[in-house]
Amino acid sequence: MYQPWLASILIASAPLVGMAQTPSTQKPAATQPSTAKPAPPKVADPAAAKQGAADAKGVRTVEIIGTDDMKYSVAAIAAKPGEQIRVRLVVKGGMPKIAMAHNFVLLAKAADTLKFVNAAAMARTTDYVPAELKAQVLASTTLAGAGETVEVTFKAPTAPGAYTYLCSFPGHFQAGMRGTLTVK
Ligand SMILES: [Cu+2]
Repeated sequence: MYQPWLASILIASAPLVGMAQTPSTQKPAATQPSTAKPAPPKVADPAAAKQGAADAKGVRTVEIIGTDDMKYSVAAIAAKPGEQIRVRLVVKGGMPKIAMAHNFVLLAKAADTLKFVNAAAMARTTDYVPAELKAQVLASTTLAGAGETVEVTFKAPTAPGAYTYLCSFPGHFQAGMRGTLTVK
């Protein structure tokens, strides 16, 4: 029954796992979870789903995923002046929290970003948010390790402009774990 040519086809199409599973001669295994997930039914517009819509209390939730490659899944947030925003940071990965954790820190426009992250790296006891520079922090979450979710709800600044947000875990800002909240 085993056909060498079939094996080579399967190998050649290995990246297309979904297709490789459905040759007509093979019975689809009932227990096999489908690789094709149905789209979330609630939201029609994927762009809207990404950045959310305001809830009944006027708070819009923006979900950001933080990963072991030290990047945010969302590097740009657009906000209206004074808009209520909830940033929910979902951390995925396989490393212990002591070695890999993430947070979300939104800085004031006047903040010196490099100076902030350098001070933050020393502030382990306060989740890498330096107490002496708290005045430069518009919003921040606690640290989250793999499998954890943290969130913070805040009012977007009323002054239009670009505001930096970053992960203040040592080295992560430098690795590119940052984004811009644009108020307009
Ligand atoms: Cu991080």
